[in-house]
Amino acid sequence: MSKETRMAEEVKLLKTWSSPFGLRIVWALKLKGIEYESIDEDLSNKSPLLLHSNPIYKKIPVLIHNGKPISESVVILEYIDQTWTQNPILPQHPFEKARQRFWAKFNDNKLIPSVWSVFVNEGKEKEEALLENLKLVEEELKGKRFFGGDKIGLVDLVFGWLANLMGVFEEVTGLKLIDDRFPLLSAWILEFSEIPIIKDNWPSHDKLVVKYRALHQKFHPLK
Ligand SMILES: N[C@@H](CCC(=O)N[C@@H](CS)C(=O)NCC(=O)O)C(=O)O
Repeated sequence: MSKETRMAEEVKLLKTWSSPFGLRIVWALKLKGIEYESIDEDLSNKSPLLLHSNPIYKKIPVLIHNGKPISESVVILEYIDQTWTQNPILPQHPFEKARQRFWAKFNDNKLIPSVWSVFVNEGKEKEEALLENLKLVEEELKGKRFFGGDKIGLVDLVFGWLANLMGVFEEVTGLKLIDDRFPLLSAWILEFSEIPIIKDNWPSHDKLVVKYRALHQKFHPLK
């Protein structure tokens, strides 16, 4: 894409300050060096722009590129990678690409719901299910520095919430989940968290603790 075309581009991101789905898009845009306007939504009073841009799900994040809205965070990540090809986050090979998509789906369809289930319900059975999922993630890291290989890729951005939110979750629930049972995942969290575009762009730990503590109390009023 020529420089002139890029200068005429308009990129807007609808997100919230705390959403892990929005954060993965922020990281991808920063990684690619794309300038954009960030618009924080109040999900209890969704803006006409959000309702118009994502009429089916009415969820953030939404990327609006030159007036065209794209929703669903993994779809947005792929769109970003294909539109701005510098610093690729997906591999070229179809098999490797399919694997990245597989793990992104695993994160959204299995891992996040299992963490949420422990947060909301607690109980040994739910905790075991979550630990099983974490074991699978640990396996996937064998022989690799990042989920994307030597460099961070789409799956690192998708799993990035583990580095950012898992500590908050542990602090609020009092459950220690990522410990020496998961040495590769623990090392990945440390390394991922040290990458400047990652650590310079995530929400404050203390602010997240306040938000999730209030939410936890809603689900467990007697604690
Ligand atoms: N599958 C969606 C999930 C996004 C999502 O759950 N967004 C939440 C905020 S974290 C949202 O907008 N919720 C508003 C609602 O459900 O009304 C994605 O990957 O973009």
